[in-house]
Amino acid sequence: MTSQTERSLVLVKPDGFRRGLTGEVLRRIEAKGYTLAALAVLTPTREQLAAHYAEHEGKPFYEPLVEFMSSGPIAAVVIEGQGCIPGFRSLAGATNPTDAAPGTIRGDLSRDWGTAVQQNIVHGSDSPESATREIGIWFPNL
Ligand code: IDP
Ligand code: MG
Repeated sequence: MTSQTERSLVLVKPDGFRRGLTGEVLRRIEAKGYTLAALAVLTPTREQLAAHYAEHEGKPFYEPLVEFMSSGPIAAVVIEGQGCIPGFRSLAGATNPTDAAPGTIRGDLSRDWGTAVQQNIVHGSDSPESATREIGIWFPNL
């Protein structure tokens, strides 16, 4: 990896995968101009989720979040391109899909389903440090 290439960890969460939206998410990533560096379909273990969501441990939504994230297969994706960490966060939109702007993944494709956790289709790394840490959890051999 050169200093010009930035990588981010994207997850298509179980709601997005179940609804057949993986292709739509990948389409938006590629249409934006980012490239795919790694792609896997897997059902997350609690150990992977505890590592991935360590910053949220103890919050009211933590247990429902881990339960939801382990409820079925996800697509784990490493994307690449200058600025792709903030760039994908822009594509994803606000955390709460009710608030997420139209044109974003969450704004266009999700809503409040009345569940304890926001089922908001995607995860995207929020900083270079998070991206490095998260890529290591989902792609230890990358
Ligand atoms: P992000 O995914 O936009 O970075 P985070 O604050 O890192 O949002 O939260 C991680 C995930 O936990 C969210 O994507 C969402 O699924 C869930 N979540 C966050 N805050 C809440 C909340 O207040 N209620 C329910 N679920 C939440
Ligand atoms: Mg986050």
